[in-house]
Amino acid sequence: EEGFDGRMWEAEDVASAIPPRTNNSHKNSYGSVGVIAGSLGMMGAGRLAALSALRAGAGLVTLACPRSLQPEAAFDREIMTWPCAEENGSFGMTSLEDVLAMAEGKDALVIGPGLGKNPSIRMLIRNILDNIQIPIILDADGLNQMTGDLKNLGDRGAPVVLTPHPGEMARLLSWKAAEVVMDPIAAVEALHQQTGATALIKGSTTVIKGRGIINYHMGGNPGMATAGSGDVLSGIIGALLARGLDGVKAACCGAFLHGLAGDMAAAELGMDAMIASDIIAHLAGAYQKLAEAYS
Ligand code: NPW
Ligand code: AMP
Ligand code: MG
Repeated sequence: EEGFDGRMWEAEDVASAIPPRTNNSHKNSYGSVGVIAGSLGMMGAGRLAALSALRAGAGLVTLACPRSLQPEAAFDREIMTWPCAEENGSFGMTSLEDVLAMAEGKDALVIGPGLGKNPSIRMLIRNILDNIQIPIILDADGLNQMTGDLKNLGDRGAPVVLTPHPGEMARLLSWKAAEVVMDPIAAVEALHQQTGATALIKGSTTVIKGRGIINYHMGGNPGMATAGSGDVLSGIIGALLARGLDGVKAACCGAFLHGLAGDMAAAELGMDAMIASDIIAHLAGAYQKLAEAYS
C-alpha cells in the first residue's frame, strides 16, 4: 500500500518519508526534474514551479519552455532551460520531439503550470503520458487541457499525481464548482476512481486519495490565496517524486511542506503581503523544522 494510512500525518512522518542527504552523495542522487510549463504571458508559472523543485531539494531542474521565452525561463541561474519548438508563444504538438528529448533521463516531470489554452497541447500531453514511463505531476492548464482524456493512469509504469483546485476539479468531473467545494472528499475519490491516478484537491483543507487510502492536510493559510501558489506546490511534488517518493507520499509531503512554508511566510510577512516567491523562500525554514522534528 502506498502512502500513509489515512490518519493525519505529523512532521515526523514527513521527515522520515523524505530520504536524508548523505555524505558521499552527488546531485544526481537527489533526482533530476523536468518542468514543462509556461507560455507567452505566463512564463512566471513555469519559473515558480522550477525554482520550487530546486528548493524542495531536487538535485537538478530543467525548465522546458517555448523557444522565444528562453531568456525569461533562464532568469534563475541554477535552472537549466530547454527551448522547444513553439506555436505562437505556446507549447503544442510540434514541441513533442524537443520535449521527449528533454524528458530522457529525468526522474520526474512537472507538466502544466501556465501552459495556456492552445488546443494542440492536449495531444502533446497524451503522447508524453503514453510514451514516457517516469513519474508525472499534472497541474493547472495541463489538467484543463486533458478534461475527458485521463483514464487508466494507474496502469502506467510510474505514478501520476493530479493536483486540481476546485475550479479545475469541477471541469475534470463535469461537476459544478459549488458541488466540489461542498464535498471535496467525494470529488477527490471520483477523480481517483475515474483516472487511477493519485488525486489531490487543494483548498483550506487539502484531501489526497491514492490506492485504498485517503489523507488530509489542514496547514496553510489564506495568505496562500495568491497568484502562483499552486505552481509552487506542483514543483515541490515534482521534486519529491524525483527523490523517489511514491505518488501518495509525494502529494502528502508536498502539501505539508507547502503549507508549513506558507505559514512561516505569513508569520514573517503577513497574509496580505506574502506572495508565491515567499513560500519558496520559506521552504528552507520548513525543512529546518522538519529536521528538528526528526532529531
Ligand atoms: P471563480 O471565478 O473564482 O468563482 P483557471 P487559474 C475557479 C497560471 N498562472 N473554489 C474559478 O472560479 C496557472 O498555472 C500563472 C472554487 C474560476 O472559474 C494556469 O496555467 C501565473 N472555484 C493558468 O494561470 C500566476 C475556484 O476556477 C476557475 C477555486 C490559469 O490558472 C497565476 C479559475 O481556474 C496562475 O497560477 C476555489 N478554491 N479556485 C504566472 N505568474 O504566470 C479557482 N476556482 O481558469 O484554471 O485559472 O487557476 O488562474
Ligand atoms: P492554485 O489555486 O493552483 O494557485 O493553488 C492555491 C494553493 O494555495 C493550494 O495549494 C491551496 O491549498 C493553497 N491555498 C489557497 N487558499 C488557501 C487557504 N485559504 N488556506 C490554505 N491554503 C490555501
Ligand atoms: Mg494553479
